[in-house]
Amino acid sequence: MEQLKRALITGDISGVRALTKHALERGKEPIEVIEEGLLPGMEVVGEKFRCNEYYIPNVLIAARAMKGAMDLLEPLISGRRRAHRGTAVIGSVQGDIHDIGKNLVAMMMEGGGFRVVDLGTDVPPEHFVRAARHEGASLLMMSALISTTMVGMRDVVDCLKAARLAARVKTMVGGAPVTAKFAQEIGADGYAPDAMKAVAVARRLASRPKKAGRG
Ligand code: B1M
Repeated sequence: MEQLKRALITGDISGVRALTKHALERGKEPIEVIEEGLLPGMEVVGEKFRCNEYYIPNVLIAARAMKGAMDLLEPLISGRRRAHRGTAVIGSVQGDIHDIGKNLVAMMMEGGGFRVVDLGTDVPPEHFVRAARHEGASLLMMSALISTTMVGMRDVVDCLKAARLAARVKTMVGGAPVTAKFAQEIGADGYAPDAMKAVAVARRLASRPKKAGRG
């Protein structure tokens, strides 16, 4: 896992893919590869970026290497169970093009038995709401990585209320700068700090009827 982490930090895509395959062949669970190798590596990349040791191209190269590994892991995680827990619409909020965490959440949700409709990145509030309506979603999931884009989550919650969908579609938020307190302030129904917990929260929300008087 240490080698995998180092390969990710240096953006060595073929090394990252080879080490991911090797770990799987040796019996590592896909989620362990993510949590013990890839995420700690990305953490270091973020730290180097913050300290001006890395610039955008370095971060992009690391992100590409991460995607190379995720492409291998994705079928193993999302293909494990059949969808039966309902539909979740997910996207990164308007102005935000970070998608690694969002993709991870989507992957885990599929593995957790949800049908997932991924709207991608930089998603305007009305797109979220339109998709939730058309797809018959019971969950609307927003991801944000920047403190200036996360404020847009409130617009999505408000837009859903204005469309009179808030009674049947529950909202969930997450991403590095997002907190439970913020989720509560904007009137979101749920918050999770990581992809594993996101599935647990989504299951809880999907199994509980929405409180009266929330739009
Ligand atoms: Co940017 N970036 N970036 N970036 N980037 C951060 C987020 C930053 C913290 C770096 C730093 O300064 N240390 C900083 C934000 C500062 C802030 O606002 N607080 C930052 C910045 C400033 C920027 C730009 C503005 C830089 C610039 O242009 N000057 C720019 C913004 C572009 C835009 O969005 N408009 C930018 C661009 C980029 C790249 C394109 C180069 C690239 C993104 C590539 C991609 O996503 N395809 C990138 C990257 C890779 C990062 C860092 C290094 C890594 C993010 C990541 O993928 N982490 C990041 C620093 C860091 O986080 N350490 C940084 C791994 C990922 C698995 O974690 O996304 O947090 P994360 O997801 C977690 C949880 O948050 C949670 O589950 C996941 C794990 O289990 N989660 C949810 C996520 N969504 C959830 C939803 C849920 C529940 C849980 O429910 C719905």
